[in-house]
Amino acid sequence: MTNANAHLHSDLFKPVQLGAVQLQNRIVMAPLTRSRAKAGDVPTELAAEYYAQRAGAGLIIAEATQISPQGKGYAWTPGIYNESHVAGWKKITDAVHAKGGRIFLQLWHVGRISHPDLQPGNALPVAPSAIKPDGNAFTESGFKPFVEPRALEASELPAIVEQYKIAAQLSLQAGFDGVEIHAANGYLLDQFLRDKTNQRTDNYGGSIENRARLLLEVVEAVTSVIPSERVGIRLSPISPANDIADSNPKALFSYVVEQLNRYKLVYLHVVEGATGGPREVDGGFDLQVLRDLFKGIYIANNGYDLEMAVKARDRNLADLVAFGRPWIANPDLVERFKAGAALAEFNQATLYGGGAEGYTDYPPMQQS
Ligand code: 8OZ
Repeated sequence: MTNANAHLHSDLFKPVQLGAVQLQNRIVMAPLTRSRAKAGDVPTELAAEYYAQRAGAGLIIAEATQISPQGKGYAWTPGIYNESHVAGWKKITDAVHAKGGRIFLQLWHVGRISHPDLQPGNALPVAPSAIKPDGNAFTESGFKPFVEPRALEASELPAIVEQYKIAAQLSLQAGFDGVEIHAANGYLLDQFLRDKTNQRTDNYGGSIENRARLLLEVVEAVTSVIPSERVGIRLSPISPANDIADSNPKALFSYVVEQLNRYKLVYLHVVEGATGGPREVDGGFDLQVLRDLFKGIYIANNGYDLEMAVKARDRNLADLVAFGRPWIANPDLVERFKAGAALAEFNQATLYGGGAEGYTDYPPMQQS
């Protein structure tokens, strides 16, 4: 065996069990927002082609998908809250399964990372506290500055928890192998967790226990209606994405992970570092602490290449490794890794919105 093929020894390319399902390999397609849904937040047939092209992943985690109209924060993102969403997603899960792939859906509520243009009745986006994020929202008419959100009443939270529960049930009806609760990247659940965005004085703010309450209620609700071996979660403990921060992330996320163990979730998916940015972050901590605490499968993500992924397996630092951006222009990413082939670069201009261009037209390697 030549050194160039040394990576083929890695069990990255071997099947592994993930709760109820067997994966063909340990390489995951991370959730990627592509903003190509139709009116009514319905995913398209083009999305079925796009995901089927990527079915060589051990697991696809489909793009962040809003659990309610209020949970939407970007133009043209898909939903999972009614029958047309179930019908739309069913075509996608069928297409992926037909090619031997496995697919989870990422359940999303953006909280304050939205804009009245994207909200029902042009209402204000909601959040734990009325604190405006820095930055801009991606609306159908371009980028617009974020606004100061409306702080949720505690009495509104049970309905949001219920929406996660319904979305989980609808996801299984749509043929997904499971769901990932999106508690990362500065969206609603993360806004409750971290003290820069949560300044509430009720049972949902203040102490770590209180800030983790909404997330744990969501986990409890989701695992009460679908098997916990079909439920994963994503956290980004040290990421500043979407203008978020915490005064003691190690204590906060250690508590969260310890509590999550009560629900026997199938995996913990961690964005290691700044989302889409550096892996090392000021004020960060060693995220292996969380892996050690969690009694389930650990999916590592953020800035991995093949060499890092092989090392992560050799040193047992992760069970599965999720790649995001490399999947965009490399639909056959696993085959390219095996072959040691060069990776194609994606076109930034066709990342969000539009149709087939820059979405389903990236060729597999033999045609490149
Ligand atoms: C990039 C663009 C739009 C959404 C996330 C769902 O950060 C996202 C997202 C990323 O988790």
